[in-house]
Amino acid sequence: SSHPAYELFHSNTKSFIYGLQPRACQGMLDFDFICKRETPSVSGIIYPFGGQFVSKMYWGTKETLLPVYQSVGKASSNHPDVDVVVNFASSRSVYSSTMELLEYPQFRTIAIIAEGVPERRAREILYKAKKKGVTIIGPATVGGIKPGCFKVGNTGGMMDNIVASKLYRAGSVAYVSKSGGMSNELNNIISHTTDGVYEGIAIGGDRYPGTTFIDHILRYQADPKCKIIVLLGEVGGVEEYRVIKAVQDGTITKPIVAWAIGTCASMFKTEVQFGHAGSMANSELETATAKNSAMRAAGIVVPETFEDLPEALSEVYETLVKQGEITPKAEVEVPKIPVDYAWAQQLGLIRKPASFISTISDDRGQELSYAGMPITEVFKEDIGIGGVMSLLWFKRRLPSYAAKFLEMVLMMTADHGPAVSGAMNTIITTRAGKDLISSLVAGLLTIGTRFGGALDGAATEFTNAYDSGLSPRQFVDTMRKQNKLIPGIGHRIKSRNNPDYRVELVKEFVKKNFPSTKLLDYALAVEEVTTSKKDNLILNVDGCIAVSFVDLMRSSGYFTAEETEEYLKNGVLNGLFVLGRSIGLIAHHLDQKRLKTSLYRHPWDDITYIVGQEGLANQEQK
Ligand code: Q5B
Repeated sequence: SSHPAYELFHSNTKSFIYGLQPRACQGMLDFDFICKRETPSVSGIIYPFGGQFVSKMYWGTKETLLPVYQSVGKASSNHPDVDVVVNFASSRSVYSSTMELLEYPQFRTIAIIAEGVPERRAREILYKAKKKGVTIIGPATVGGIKPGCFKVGNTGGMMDNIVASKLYRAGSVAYVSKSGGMSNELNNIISHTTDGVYEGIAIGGDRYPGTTFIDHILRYQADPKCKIIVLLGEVGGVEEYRVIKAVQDGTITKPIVAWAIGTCASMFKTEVQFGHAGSMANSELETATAKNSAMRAAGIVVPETFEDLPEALSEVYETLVKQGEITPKAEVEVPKIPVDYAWAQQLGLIRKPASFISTISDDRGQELSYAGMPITEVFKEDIGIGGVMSLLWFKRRLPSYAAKFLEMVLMMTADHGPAVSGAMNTIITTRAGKDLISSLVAGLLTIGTRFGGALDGAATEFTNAYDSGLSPRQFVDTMRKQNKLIPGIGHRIKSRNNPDYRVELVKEFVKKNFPSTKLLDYALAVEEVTTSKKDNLILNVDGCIAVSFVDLMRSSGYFTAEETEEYLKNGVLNGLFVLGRSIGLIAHHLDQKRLKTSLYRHPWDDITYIVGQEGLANQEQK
């Protein structure tokens, strides 16, 4: 690379993100955008488990596609200019993935975000990285940030934090800390007391971080654009002493402002393990107080308390400005990045008319609810499938006799043997090798005015006739004059002498439970007229259910007249047959599957072929 070794990131740095981390990725692209980078810093995503080939991201306000690679090899050969990898692999797979990444000489810096990497594994990674000359940031870190150049993953927090700390343009102060949380605090302090952050790295709180304070401070010393170094150490470990030594032997000459966190540890009687794995003093030397004194003695600027750090930093900065070491630059205009829709909505900044309205069920809360009734209540009260239908179809708890009636309808329409239109279609479709849904749908599609779908028509015709005061005979005559069959009357097989027991069961239940049976009585009177003409013109199962349902809606007191009319118009009654018969159609599909029946072909002798004759007749007419 043409870039000096002290420069891990520059304004053209290209990286891969290892793992599916769309939010972190978007955060990096947004950072690039407000830094006015010409191109995104992320060239692609490596995700070995995915079948996805692109990931949709925003570049400013526009959408852009990032390639997703299943292998490091493919990613690497497609993007030879990538030299940074941000590794989000889980603690389980971070070792193997990092070891694999280290096999590719093009990667110079690897940031490992995973928490909980076993120390032995971390040391093996470090050993190999050192041998290959690769810089490891982490594990267990947010990473780092270099204003104007590059942001590792989620470093810097939300976009408003980044803007508030002016991280979109470079300043003169570079820092190194352990924790990502504290680096946010440093971003804030540095942006308020100086011309801003030049670079910031959080090395992570583990006992064996890939790079330590001194590694980064040596880079900052070598980088002419860095003028002040901030070191935020902490109790535990001896890494601060390596910095002290470098100051004492003249390797580091730039001003350092430092503080070791954890001075309160001495107030505890026993040794305290702070948040980080490495933050525990194993000897007096490792205490924060001892480190602060030693750093101060070596000439590093160490304030009295952490609260005094901003002032100390400000003094060092002002001195360098006076000496002409730092020339404050004019502020650039703060670039705008659009707020994400979901975030803006959460903040209550925007509102949008919804495209859909739904009033029957809600799955957003902790618990699914049907018409406001939580699913646990549905079971506690044992409302049954009839109760669930009441809630979902009618948005109300109907009385138990009504729920029972709904269940009865489903049970009795569930099946009527293999010979009926619906079952035949399902069977033939299944035997043609089709799946359950196709076979079910093939059967359902036969339901209509002739087969099983006469309920809506029956309800409408009987109700209109009854309401307009037609006698049963007048009704039958009117329908005949109009050349219309009465829906709900007639059956291919069932007749007066061969009664349909289903109809008998419905009649019995309705008579016993419903407050009124006016329409059912009317339909039975119509049946008297039609059966006197022909024995099979009975009130059939469709018709009986339909008129009974109108009785229920009209007399139960649970529906207004308008609602009743509306429901009938919208086809709720055919819905009953469709739902019930689906049970049987699925059964026929499963039956045929179980029997392993083969493709069906209808025999020729069952089809009357009159081919050509009609054509001939037409010819003769001419
Ligand atoms: N005639 C059901 O007809 C059927 C008349 C009528 C006045 C009528 C027929 C019909 C209305 C639709 C209906 C639901 C096609 C039926 C169901 C589910 C099922 C099925 C299963 C299951 C039967 C003979 C003579 C003719 C006609 C006259 C017939 N129907 N007059 N109103 N409704 N009904 N569908 O036996 O003078 O001789 O010309 O369309 O309610 O689907 O099990 O199979 O659970 O799966 O073929 O129960 O009634 O009689 O058409 O030869 O007519 O009676 O005008 O008079 P058929 P056709 P004419 S339940």
